[in-house]
Amino acid sequence: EFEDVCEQTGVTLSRYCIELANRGIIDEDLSSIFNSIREAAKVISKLVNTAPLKQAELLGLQGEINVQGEDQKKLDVITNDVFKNALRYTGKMGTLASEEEDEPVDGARAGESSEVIPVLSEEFADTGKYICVFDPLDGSSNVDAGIPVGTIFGVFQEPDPAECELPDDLSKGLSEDQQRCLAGTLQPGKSLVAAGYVLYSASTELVLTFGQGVVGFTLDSSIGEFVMTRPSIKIPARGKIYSCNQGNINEWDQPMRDYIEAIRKGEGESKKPYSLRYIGSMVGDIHRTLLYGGIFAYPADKKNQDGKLRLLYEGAPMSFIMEQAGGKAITGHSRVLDIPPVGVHQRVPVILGSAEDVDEQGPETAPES
Ligand code: AHM
Ligand code: MG
Repeated sequence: EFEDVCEQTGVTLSRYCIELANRGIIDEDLSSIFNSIREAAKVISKLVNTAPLKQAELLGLQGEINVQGEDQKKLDVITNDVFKNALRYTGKMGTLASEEEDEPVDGARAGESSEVIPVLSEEFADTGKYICVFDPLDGSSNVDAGIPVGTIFGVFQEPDPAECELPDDLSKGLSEDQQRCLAGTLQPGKSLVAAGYVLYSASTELVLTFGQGVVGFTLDSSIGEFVMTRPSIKIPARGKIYSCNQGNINEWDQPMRDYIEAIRKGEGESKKPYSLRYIGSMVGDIHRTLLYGGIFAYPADKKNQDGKLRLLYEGAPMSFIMEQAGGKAITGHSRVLDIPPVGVHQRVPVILGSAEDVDEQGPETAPES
């Protein structure tokens, strides 16, 4: 049955997940979470694609400031709801944490309010054993100009409540359920069981890992399916492109400045001059780095000691993907995946990409076995 379909379509993401579930690599719950992510990605792709046609309705300021203190665009709000609701209907989510929400929300009731809801509904009680962290529309400041944007997500398993206690300063003022949601969410990247991103660009690309390598799919809009286009993504060991906001160079520490100056001039280890490519949309910049090799960095700077990007739903999922593709991901001092988060919206400096390039930039950071 599958073979007949695949002859016409190629291997779809649905079939891929069914096969992984059949082989016991993922369980049914994770498979159904990916069904929802897939459907949400299709809807968000359509929304991003048609946004200029609906300018008055979708683009521009919604008049709300999000939890990060930025103006929240309408599309941010809509895509957050799309992603959150798609996951909620699986009934498999314990907790959801998003760039657009100030606190992690109970997965069973997440669609009903942006507040943490203290009571689990009977219908969904005890079914959720996964936690999803996500940025529904990263780089959304690019959207008005039709420049690529993306969705980033990571999935953790819900920990045994007995094993995760919040420190007093974090649990202050939170109800028991809020504490449970937060404690479950604050896991280091090395505990991720799955991560991925969706790039909305000339084509819509979905790249994911279940911790067994990295696989890429492309949306075939004629059949409404993501079709496998890259069965095993491996980042080249060294590249010749660097990607960072070089406008901040005077704010970086000296080793970072020296490194970028050296590779730019062809005075780095490879003795070849590197090209600069920077979209300013993390998903696009990471996707290119993954496929062509090289280095992507949003380092710490004088103003932002922890860089700009968020650990839980940007740094950690992308670092997991990078390592799974044979690359590396560091903060400049340590491995990104080892950092235990102390806040949902915590920032982290990131330097990630080809193993030799990352090693040249920073200290050797072998993944813990
Ligand atoms: P956002 O989550 O507010 O969209 O910001 C994240 C984006 C990333 O996609 C990108 O890597 C970075 O911000 C670019 O920042 P800058 O404009 O400072 O170079
Ligand atoms: Mg973001």
